[in-house]
Amino acid sequence: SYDVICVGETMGQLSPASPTPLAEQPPLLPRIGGAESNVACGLAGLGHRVAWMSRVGDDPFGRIITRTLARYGVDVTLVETDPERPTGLYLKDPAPGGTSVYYYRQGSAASALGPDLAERPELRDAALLHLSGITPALSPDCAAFTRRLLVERLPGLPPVSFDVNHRPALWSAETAARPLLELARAADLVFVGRDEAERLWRTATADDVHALLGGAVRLVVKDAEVGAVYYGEGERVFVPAPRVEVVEAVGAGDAFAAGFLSGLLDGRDPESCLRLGHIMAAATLLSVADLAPFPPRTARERLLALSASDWA
Ligand code: KDG
Repeated sequence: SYDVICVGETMGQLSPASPTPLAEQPPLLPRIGGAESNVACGLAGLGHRVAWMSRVGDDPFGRIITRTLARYGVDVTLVETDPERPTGLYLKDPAPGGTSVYYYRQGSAASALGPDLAERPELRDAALLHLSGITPALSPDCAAFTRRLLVERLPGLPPVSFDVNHRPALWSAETAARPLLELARAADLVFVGRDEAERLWRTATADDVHALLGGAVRLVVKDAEVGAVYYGEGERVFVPAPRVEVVEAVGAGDAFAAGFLSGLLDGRDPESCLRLGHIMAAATLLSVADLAPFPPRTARERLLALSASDWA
């Protein structure tokens, strides 16, 4: 059995070894990128039993992906290899104003994740599923699959953690607003950026997002360098973000989710869960790779033990 099964597409990624714009023709490294598998790696690094469920092509990037995730300690036995469709690919183009991404993922192996996969018995053998709002944007099949896990919630499925993860390069805020709201409302735990929610749903504050989703859902609203707020049963907890010199932000949201979920699985209080989220995110913000080296246990425990005034 698993603590968490993370479900979603991971792509091959070509990105500069140092944060140099692609137009300057920097040497590129073959890496991997996928929001849900980033969460899986973070959770595995923090000592949890985690599987990644997805599909890859029968090609070099497909093999790089499964091999890399296995090396992080993620169970990849639920991964299917598609003999015909390729592994998706994306390019990361770092720039001082923020990184752009270019996707080559239409018709990818993972875009064929279909509603039938929601029947897999292994999915019922986890304490938690983690999904994101990227998957429903990939294809009608993927949208149906996400709905079965979240909205229709087939019998026996565990609680679902859902990171809204709106990707403007896949669908506009206008198109995504309604489906992502429906999925978020059906989830047990939701992660969303304050600015992301504003773009999608025109909410201004974290409290607005909480009101929009309905008070029952547990919710984390992240406000970049300001901090993150958690809404649980009758409680609201805010933890400011540590100050870091951002090198490259892609992957930080996933690292945050991994830290928070790890705290939750270990039965920590919301304040500690939010701190763990920030600690994991900070490590990723300081690295050009999506998956930064995770801070070691001793460093994490030291940061968790700080008084509130020493933390902020
Ligand atoms: O979540 C950070 C990146 O890994 C992610 O943006 C790549 O899964 C990805 C996507 O679809 O954008």
